[in-house]
Amino acid sequence: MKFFKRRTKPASGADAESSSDGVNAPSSAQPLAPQEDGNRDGADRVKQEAAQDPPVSSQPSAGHPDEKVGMFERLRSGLSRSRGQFAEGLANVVLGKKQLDPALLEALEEQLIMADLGLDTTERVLESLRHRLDRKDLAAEEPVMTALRETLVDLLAEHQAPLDVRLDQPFVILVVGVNGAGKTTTIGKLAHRYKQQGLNVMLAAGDTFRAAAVEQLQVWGERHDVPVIAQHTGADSASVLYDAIEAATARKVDVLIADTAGRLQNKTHLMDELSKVVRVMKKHNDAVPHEVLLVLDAGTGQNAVSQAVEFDQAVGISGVAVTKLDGTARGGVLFAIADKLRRPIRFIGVGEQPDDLRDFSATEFVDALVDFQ
Ligand SMILES: Nc1nc2c(ncn2[C@@H]2O[C@H](COP(=O)(O)OP(=O)(O)OP(=O)(O)O)[C@@H](O)[C@H]2O)c(=O)[nH]1
Ligand SMILES: [Mg+2]
Repeated sequence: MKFFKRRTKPASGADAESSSDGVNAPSSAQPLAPQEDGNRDGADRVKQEAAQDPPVSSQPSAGHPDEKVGMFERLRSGLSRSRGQFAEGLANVVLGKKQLDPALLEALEEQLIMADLGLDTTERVLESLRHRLDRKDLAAEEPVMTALRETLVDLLAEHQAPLDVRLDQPFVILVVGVNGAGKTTTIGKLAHRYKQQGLNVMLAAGDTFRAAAVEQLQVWGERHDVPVIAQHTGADSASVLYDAIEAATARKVDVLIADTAGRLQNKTHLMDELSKVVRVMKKHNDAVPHEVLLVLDAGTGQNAVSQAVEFDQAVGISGVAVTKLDGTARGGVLFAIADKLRRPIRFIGVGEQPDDLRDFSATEFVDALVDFQ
């Protein structure tokens, strides 16, 4: 049996920007035209993004027999850094072992913690693994590695639930998270996905705080031919989103995706502001937002877990997108997020191209990460 033999070249975009610019003070009201001066960073980013207009998907068309293999290979390649940390470390201690002796348990514990599962989730995995192996009779003895794979898949499978945007119209997705987590990029990718599915999509520029955030969303809107409801930087985010829901309802939009300003989870006043945004949206209609999608950057490791907990307390998270799994060796944090937050993981981001947002699948993720064959 072979484990961990194949290697792929490192994923592109490995040194993805992880902007840590805090929430800037709002500038005074300005027209929506791209700004010529001030806020160079943001404006440059918009230009850079426009210049890097990603090509249309090069994947085989839907239904092609090679499609599944091709998509899986892309996922594997996106996760190559995390796999380096996770699989190779595990292989060294577990490969070929058929019994969980105390020395193996200790080595395994160390590897799982190093792979960013965190202490609690590591303990949970080891506990389930012990149970699983105890249940096996000796004749059906299976290698520890196979049992570990099943344990990891089980842990994630509980939290695999794709987002069904056809449940209501307009289906409203509110996207939240800390600064630079990948919210706006994820929105762009979602716009692309739903457009491709033939849905009528609209975006709402609820990040009225960071300079150039509105323009960044507009670039995505133009790229995918999707209307963007926006006001000027410094406008009230809640009222932009309220207006957007009205517009989406009037225009019979299928999916409305709302951006929000990045905010640190420990800044109480910013979290309160987010709660207010949700309250105002609900004044339109109690069903909205149908989804509060928390975007977490996998590269932030265990901090992503505390972000998840705080955002959940403030606005009630209904789903998670874990981004930048291609640029980090800390992909194991996804297990901790799933285990601690106990909310569906909807999507994973494995690159900056529109097609690099995937529905989360527990089996695919574990297989791509750990390379069990
Ligand atoms: N490699 C990689 N980069 C990503 C991914 N998702 C987002 N990015 C990059 O991360 C950076 C920040 O993304 P944004 O979408 O602007 O993040 P944000 O959360 O909207 O940021 P703020 O609005 O400033 O809070 C950009 O350079 C994106 O291209 C991903 O899955 N993989
Ligand atoms: Mg943004």
